[in-house]
Amino acid sequence: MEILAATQNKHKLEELQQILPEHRILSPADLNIDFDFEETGSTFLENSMGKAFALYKLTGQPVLADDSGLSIPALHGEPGIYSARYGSAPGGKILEAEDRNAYLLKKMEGISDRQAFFTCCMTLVLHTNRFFTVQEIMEGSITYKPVGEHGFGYDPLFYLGKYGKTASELSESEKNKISHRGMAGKRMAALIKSLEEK
Ligand code: ITT
Repeated sequence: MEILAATQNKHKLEELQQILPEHRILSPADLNIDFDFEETGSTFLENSMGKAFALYKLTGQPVLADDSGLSIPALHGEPGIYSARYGSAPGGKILEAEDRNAYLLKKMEGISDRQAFFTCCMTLVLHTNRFFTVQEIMEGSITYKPVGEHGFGYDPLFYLGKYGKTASELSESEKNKISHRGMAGKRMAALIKSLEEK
């Protein structure tokens, strides 16, 4: 199926294409659409649905949205739904990932409970009244410094005890096998398959 991804994040787009290899994932830019959605929801679910329907209304073709983020219980769930703009002044320039990671490490200074999890809420809209949502997580902990070269965003700070590595030290395919996005995508792929079999 040809699916339009409601994202401006090219790293996400690359991961989505790898996670859903049997589908052709297009970006809004591929259709010359300048897609910019203001996330005003208070949950990953609201923002995921908001992004998906905003792009569906513009195009009328199958749309997949991913709203994701890192939550840290010791920081009362921060950065959570604000993950992309964490540490940035309201309405100001969004920090680069490296600076955002430095900001987060500063916030974590003196905190020994380093548990964290990533969430990915994925929404597929096929029609105004026909849509599917899946939400998955990946659990880990926050390192004391960035480690690794792969991935994006908070990956260099996200340690996976089971692998003895950060998400940024995993290859793309290793990360996609276990990540919040990989798991949500796997469920979505199974769902699309079951719809196509009908
Ligand atoms: P779109 O809304 O255009 O899709 P975005 O980057 O603004 O792009 P989100 O609002 O969903 O997307 O914010 C997700 C942020 O959470 C992302 O920018 C990263 O900082 C972080 N994040 C999500 N998934 C991640 C992952 O797999 N690895 C590292 N950081 C991740």
